[in-house]
Amino acid sequence: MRPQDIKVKLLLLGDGRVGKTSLAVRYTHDKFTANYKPSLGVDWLIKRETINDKNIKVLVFDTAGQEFLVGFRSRYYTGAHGAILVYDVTRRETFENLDIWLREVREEVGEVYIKIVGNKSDLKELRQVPYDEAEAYANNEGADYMETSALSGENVNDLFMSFIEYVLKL
Ligand code: G3D
Ligand code: MG
Repeated sequence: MRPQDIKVKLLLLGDGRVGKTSLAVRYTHDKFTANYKPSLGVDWLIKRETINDKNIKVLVFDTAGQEFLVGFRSRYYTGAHGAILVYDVTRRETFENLDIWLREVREEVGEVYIKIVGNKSDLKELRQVPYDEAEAYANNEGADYMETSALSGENVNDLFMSFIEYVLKL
């Protein structure tokens, strides 16, 4: 870590197979890898950005979705600036479970910038959650809403950039 680096620490949370690892890999390596090894507990992915002559080191904390890892994960939550709560727009139950993830963030992480993300926006025919419903849910919880596709890359950079901008303004 270079001393001039500004650290941006982000948590990726949500049910299994919603695309957390795919989003992290798309952002940090700009690629989509089917069959990328699933994270077992914790995985840090790092990306460096230079914005306005500032060196930014983005640390993306990719978690596995299993409930039993909750206690294990919480030790890694310290110092996080933001949480990305991901669900899969083609699987409604992953949207319903956002309540659980929001509770975990509020209890274990505390006050951080939260963004709710509907991933797999490329699978238009299979959508089970309307955009407006998800946006209303997020806004009601005081969170921003965004839809992404780790497959096509749509909105992925904008998602992470919004957290960098948030931290730079702190
Ligand atoms: P997770 O880390 O949340 O558990 P993964 O989820 O990133 O492992 O992704 C789970 C599956 O969804 C993978 O399928 C992956 O390729 C797919 N996936 C992730 N993001 C997208 C997306 O934006 N669009 C589409 N169409 N698929 C996506 P496989 O079958 O490769 O295991
Ligand atoms: Mg994963």
